[in-house]
Amino acid sequence: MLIPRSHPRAESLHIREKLVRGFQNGLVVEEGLLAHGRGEMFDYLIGEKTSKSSHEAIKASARLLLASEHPVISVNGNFAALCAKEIVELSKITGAKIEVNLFYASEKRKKAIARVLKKNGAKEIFGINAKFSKRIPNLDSARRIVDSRGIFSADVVLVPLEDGDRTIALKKFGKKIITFDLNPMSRTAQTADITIVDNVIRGMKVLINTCKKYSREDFTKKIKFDNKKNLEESILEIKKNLRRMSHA
Ligand code: PTJ
Repeated sequence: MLIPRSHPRAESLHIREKLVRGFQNGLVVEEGLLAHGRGEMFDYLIGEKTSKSSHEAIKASARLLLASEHPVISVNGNFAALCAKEIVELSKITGAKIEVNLFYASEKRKKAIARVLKKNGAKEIFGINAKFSKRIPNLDSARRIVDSRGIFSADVVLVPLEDGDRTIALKKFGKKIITFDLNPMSRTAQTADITIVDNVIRGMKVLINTCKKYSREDFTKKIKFDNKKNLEESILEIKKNLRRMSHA
Protein backbone atom coordinates (compact mmCIF):
# COMPACT_ATOMS: atom_id res chain seq x y z
CA MET A 1 0.00 0.00 0.00
CA LEU A 2 1.30 3.47 -0.87
CA ILE A 3 1.16 5.68 2.24
CA PRO A 4 1.46 9.43 1.51
CA ARG A 5 4.18 11.15 3.58
CA SER A 6 1.64 13.76 4.62
CA HIS A 7 -0.56 11.15 6.32
CA PRO A 8 -0.70 12.04 10.04
CA ARG A 9 0.23 8.49 11.03
CA ALA A 10 2.60 7.79 8.11
CA GLU A 11 5.49 6.57 10.29
CA SER A 12 3.40 4.15 12.27
CA LEU A 13 1.75 2.82 9.10
CA HIS A 14 5.17 2.28 7.50
CA ILE A 15 6.28 0.31 10.55
CA ARG A 16 3.13 -1.82 10.29
CA GLU A 17 3.80 -2.46 6.58
CA LYS A 18 7.35 -3.54 7.39
CA LEU A 19 6.07 -6.04 9.91
CA VAL A 20 3.43 -7.42 7.55
CA ARG A 21 6.13 -7.86 4.89
CA GLY A 22 8.20 -9.71 7.52
CA PHE A 23 5.21 -11.96 8.11
CA GLN A 24 4.78 -12.62 4.38
CA ASN A 25 8.51 -13.41 4.07
CA GLY A 26 8.40 -15.96 6.88
CA LEU A 27 10.29 -13.95 9.53
CA VAL A 28 7.35 -13.09 11.79
CA VAL A 29 4.76 -15.42 13.36
CA GLU A 30 1.03 -14.63 13.64
CA GLU A 31 1.54 -14.00 17.35
CA GLY A 32 4.14 -11.40 16.35
CA LEU A 33 1.42 -9.42 14.58
CA LEU A 34 -0.62 -9.45 17.78
CA ALA A 35 2.40 -8.36 19.81
CA HIS A 36 2.91 -5.52 17.35
CA GLY A 37 -0.70 -4.38 17.78
CA ARG A 38 -0.16 -4.23 21.52
CA GLY A 39 3.02 -2.26 20.90
CA GLU A 40 1.21 0.20 18.58
CA MET A 41 -1.25 1.00 21.34
CA PHE A 42 1.54 1.86 23.79
CA ASP A 43 3.41 3.75 21.07
CA TYR A 44 0.34 5.93 20.66
CA LEU A 45 0.29 6.55 24.41
CA ILE A 46 3.96 7.58 24.53
CA GLY A 47 3.31 10.05 21.67
CA GLU A 48 5.13 8.00 18.96
CA LYS A 49 8.46 9.61 19.86
CA THR A 50 11.55 8.82 21.90
CA SER A 51 10.77 10.33 25.29
CA LYS A 52 13.16 11.98 27.75
CA SER A 53 13.21 8.88 29.96
CA SER A 54 13.87 6.66 26.93
CA HIS A 55 16.83 8.84 25.99
CA GLU A 56 18.21 8.30 29.52
CA ALA A 57 17.75 4.52 29.19
CA ILE A 58 19.42 4.58 25.78
CA LYS A 59 22.46 6.45 27.14
CA ALA A 60 22.83 3.88 29.95
CA SER A 61 22.40 1.02 27.44
CA ALA A 62 25.06 2.42 25.12
CA ARG A 63 27.48 2.68 28.03
CA LEU A 64 26.70 -0.83 29.27
CA LEU A 65 27.04 -2.39 25.82
CA LEU A 66 30.35 -0.65 25.16
CA ALA A 67 31.72 -1.51 28.59
CA SER A 68 30.78 -5.20 28.48
CA GLU A 69 33.11 -8.03 27.56
CA HIS A 70 30.67 -10.35 25.80
CA PRO A 71 27.56 -8.49 24.68
CA VAL A 72 24.96 -10.35 22.62
CA ILE A 73 22.00 -9.05 20.62
CA SER A 74 19.14 -11.55 20.78
CA VAL A 75 16.99 -11.49 17.64
CA ASN A 76 13.40 -12.69 17.26
CA GLY A 77 11.07 -12.48 14.28
CA ASN A 78 9.65 -9.00 14.92
CA PHE A 79 13.04 -7.49 15.66
CA ALA A 80 14.53 -8.93 12.45
CA ALA A 81 11.60 -7.71 10.34
CA LEU A 82 11.80 -4.17 11.73
CA CYS A 83 15.52 -3.60 12.32
CA ALA A 84 17.76 -6.02 10.35
CA LYS A 85 20.09 -3.23 9.15
CA GLU A 86 20.28 -1.59 12.60
CA ILE A 87 21.00 -4.92 14.36
CA VAL A 88 24.04 -5.44 12.16
CA GLU A 89 25.19 -1.84 12.61
CA LEU A 90 24.85 -2.00 16.40
CA SER A 91 26.75 -5.29 16.44
CA LYS A 92 29.61 -3.73 14.48
CA ILE A 93 29.84 -0.66 16.72
CA THR A 94 29.66 -2.50 20.05
CA GLY A 95 31.31 -5.80 19.09
CA ALA A 96 28.12 -7.63 20.15
CA LYS A 97 27.40 -11.05 18.72
CA ILE A 98 24.07 -11.63 17.01
CA GLU A 99 22.03 -14.65 18.10
CA VAL A 100 18.68 -15.81 16.73
CA ASN A 101 16.48 -16.90 19.64
CA LEU A 102 12.79 -17.56 19.07
CA PHE A 103 9.78 -18.09 21.30
CA TYR A 104 7.89 -19.95 18.55
CA ALA A 105 10.98 -21.74 17.32
CA SER A 106 11.29 -23.37 13.89
CA GLU A 107 14.41 -24.20 11.90
CA LYS A 108 12.89 -22.69 8.77
CA ARG A 109 12.24 -19.34 10.44
CA LYS A 110 15.67 -19.29 12.13
CA LYS A 111 17.28 -19.73 8.71
CA ALA A 112 15.08 -17.04 7.12
CA ILE A 113 16.06 -14.58 9.88
CA ALA A 114 19.75 -15.47 9.57
CA ARG A 115 19.53 -14.93 5.79
CA VAL A 116 18.07 -11.44 6.19
CA LEU A 117 20.73 -10.49 8.75
CA LYS A 118 23.50 -11.76 6.45
CA LYS A 119 21.98 -9.86 3.53
CA ASN A 120 22.34 -6.76 5.72
CA GLY A 121 26.03 -7.41 6.32
CA ALA A 122 26.21 -9.75 9.34
CA LYS A 123 29.27 -12.00 9.17
CA GLU A 124 28.37 -14.59 11.80
CA ILE A 125 25.02 -15.53 13.28
CA PHE A 126 24.75 -17.59 16.44
CA GLY A 127 21.86 -19.77 17.59
CA ILE A 128 21.41 -21.62 14.30
CA ASN A 129 23.83 -24.52 14.76
CA ALA A 130 22.44 -27.22 17.10
CA LYS A 131 25.99 -28.46 17.76
CA PHE A 132 26.50 -25.47 20.08
CA SER A 133 23.12 -25.61 21.85
CA LYS A 134 22.97 -25.21 25.63
CA ARG A 135 20.03 -24.79 27.99
CA ILE A 136 19.27 -21.88 30.27
CA PRO A 137 17.98 -23.27 33.59
CA ASN A 138 14.52 -22.37 35.00
CA LEU A 139 12.87 -21.79 31.63
CA ASP A 140 10.31 -23.92 29.77
CA SER A 141 9.86 -22.16 26.41
CA ALA A 142 11.94 -22.83 23.28
CA ARG A 143 13.89 -19.74 24.24
CA ARG A 144 15.79 -21.81 26.82
CA ILE A 145 17.94 -23.22 23.98
CA VAL A 146 20.83 -20.84 23.42
CA ASP A 147 24.25 -20.89 21.80
CA SER A 148 27.15 -21.79 24.09
CA ARG A 149 29.29 -19.19 22.28
CA GLY A 150 26.56 -16.54 22.39
CA ILE A 151 23.89 -15.89 25.02
CA PHE A 152 25.09 -18.74 27.26
CA SER A 153 28.45 -17.05 27.83
CA ALA A 154 27.32 -13.42 27.49
CA ASP A 155 27.59 -10.82 30.24
CA VAL A 156 25.06 -8.41 28.70
CA VAL A 157 22.12 -9.40 26.48
CA LEU A 158 19.92 -7.03 24.49
CA VAL A 159 16.52 -8.75 24.30
CA PRO A 160 13.82 -6.66 22.60
CA LEU A 161 10.13 -7.64 22.62
CA GLU A 162 10.85 -10.25 25.20
CA ASP A 163 8.65 -12.53 27.28
CA GLY A 164 8.87 -12.05 31.02
CA ASP A 165 9.86 -15.63 31.83
CA ARG A 166 13.05 -15.51 29.83
CA THR A 167 14.07 -12.15 31.22
CA ILE A 168 13.71 -13.56 34.75
CA ALA A 169 15.58 -16.77 33.82
CA LEU A 170 18.42 -14.85 32.15
CA LYS A 171 18.74 -12.56 35.14
CA LYS A 172 18.88 -15.55 37.51
CA PHE A 173 21.56 -16.94 35.23
CA GLY A 174 23.67 -13.84 35.91
CA LYS A 175 23.11 -11.83 32.74
CA LYS A 176 22.57 -8.09 32.58
CA ILE A 177 19.48 -7.42 30.49
CA ILE A 178 18.71 -4.48 28.24
CA THR A 179 15.29 -4.51 26.60
CA PHE A 180 13.12 -2.46 24.29
CA ASP A 181 9.51 -2.69 25.39
CA LEU A 182 6.80 -0.17 24.59
CA ASN A 183 4.86 -1.35 27.63
CA PRO A 184 6.59 0.03 30.74
CA MET A 185 4.41 -2.22 32.92
CA SER A 186 5.26 -5.55 31.29
CA ARG A 187 7.13 -8.15 33.34
CA THR A 188 10.13 -7.81 31.05
CA ALA A 189 10.14 -4.03 31.40
CA GLN A 190 9.93 -4.35 35.17
CA THR A 191 12.60 -7.08 35.45
CA ALA A 192 15.29 -5.88 33.04
CA ASP A 193 18.33 -3.90 34.20
CA ILE A 194 17.64 -1.25 31.58
CA THR A 195 14.29 -0.85 29.82
CA ILE A 196 14.04 1.40 26.80
CA VAL A 197 10.36 2.29 26.50
CA ASP A 198 10.39 3.07 22.81
CA ASN A 199 9.51 1.55 19.49
CA VAL A 200 12.50 -0.59 18.60
CA ILE A 201 12.53 0.90 15.10
CA ARG A 202 13.10 4.43 16.48
CA GLY A 203 15.09 3.49 19.57
CA MET A 204 17.66 1.37 17.74
CA LYS A 205 18.62 4.36 15.56
CA VAL A 206 19.07 6.55 18.65
CA LEU A 207 21.04 3.77 20.39
CA ILE A 208 23.39 3.45 17.40
CA ASN A 209 23.97 7.21 17.23
CA THR A 210 24.58 7.34 20.99
CA CYS A 211 27.12 4.49 20.80
CA LYS A 212 28.91 6.33 18.00
CA LYS A 213 29.43 9.31 20.32
CA TYR A 214 31.06 7.20 23.01
CA SER A 215 34.19 5.13 22.89
CA ARG A 216 34.87 1.87 24.70
CA GLU A 217 37.64 3.47 26.80
CA ASP A 218 35.13 5.86 28.41
CA PHE A 219 33.47 3.07 30.36
CA THR A 220 35.70 1.67 32.99
CA LYS A 221 33.53 3.13 35.78
CA LYS A 222 30.42 1.41 37.19
CA ILE A 223 27.23 2.34 35.36
CA LYS A 224 24.57 3.77 37.65
CA PHE A 225 21.01 3.53 36.37
CA ASP A 226 17.80 3.21 38.36
CA ASN A 227 15.46 1.28 36.06
CA LYS A 228 12.47 1.40 38.44
CA LYS A 229 12.73 5.17 38.71
CA ASN A 230 13.11 5.59 34.98
CA LEU A 231 10.06 3.38 34.37
CA GLU A 232 8.06 5.54 36.77
CA GLU A 233 9.08 8.51 34.62
CA SER A 234 7.82 6.69 31.51
CA ILE A 235 4.47 6.02 33.17
CA LEU A 236 4.23 9.68 34.22
CA GLU A 237 4.95 10.72 30.63
CA ILE A 238 2.07 8.49 29.46
CA LYS A 239 -0.24 10.02 32.08
CA LYS A 240 0.69 13.52 30.91
CA ASN A 241 0.02 12.55 27.28
CA LEU A 242 -3.35 11.09 28.26
CA ARG A 243 -4.28 14.30 30.07
CA ARG A 244 -3.25 16.33 27.01
CA MET A 245 -5.28 14.05 24.70
CA SER A 246 -8.38 14.24 26.88
CA HIS A 247 -8.20 18.06 26.90
CA ALA A 248 -7.62 18.38 23.16
O1 PTJ B 1 9.65 -14.37 16.89
P1 PTJ B 1 9.31 -15.12 18.16
O2 PTJ B 1 8.87 -16.54 17.89
O3 PTJ B 1 10.43 -15.09 19.17
O4 PTJ B 1 8.05 -14.38 18.84
C1 PTJ B 1 8.13 -13.01 19.14
C2 PTJ B 1 6.92 -12.49 19.91
C3 PTJ B 1 6.97 -10.95 19.85
C4 PTJ B 1 5.65 -13.00 19.24
C5 PTJ B 1 6.98 -12.98 21.37
O5 PTJ B 1 8.20 -12.59 21.95
C6 PTJ B 1 5.83 -12.44 22.18
O6 PTJ B 1 4.74 -13.02 22.22
O7 PTJ B 1 6.09 -11.30 22.85
P2 PTJ B 1 5.04 -10.62 23.86
O8 PTJ B 1 4.99 -11.42 25.11
O9 PTJ B 1 3.78 -10.34 23.13
O10 PTJ B 1 5.76 -9.26 24.21
C7 PTJ B 1 5.98 -8.29 23.27
C8 PTJ B 1 6.20 -6.96 23.98
O11 PTJ B 1 6.83 -6.09 23.08
C9 PTJ B 1 4.86 -6.29 24.39
O12 PTJ B 1 5.00 -5.71 25.68
C10 PTJ B 1 4.68 -5.17 23.34
O13 PTJ B 1 4.06 -4.02 23.86
C11 PTJ B 1 6.12 -4.85 22.98
N1 PTJ B 1 6.30 -4.40 21.58
C12 PTJ B 1 5.58 -4.75 20.48
N2 PTJ B 1 6.06 -4.16 19.39
C13 PTJ B 1 7.12 -3.40 19.78
C14 PTJ B 1 7.28 -3.56 21.19
N3 PTJ B 1 8.25 -2.94 21.87
C15 PTJ B 1 9.09 -2.14 21.17
N4 PTJ B 1 9.00 -1.95 19.83
C16 PTJ B 1 8.04 -2.56 19.11
N5 PTJ B 1 7.97 -2.37 17.79
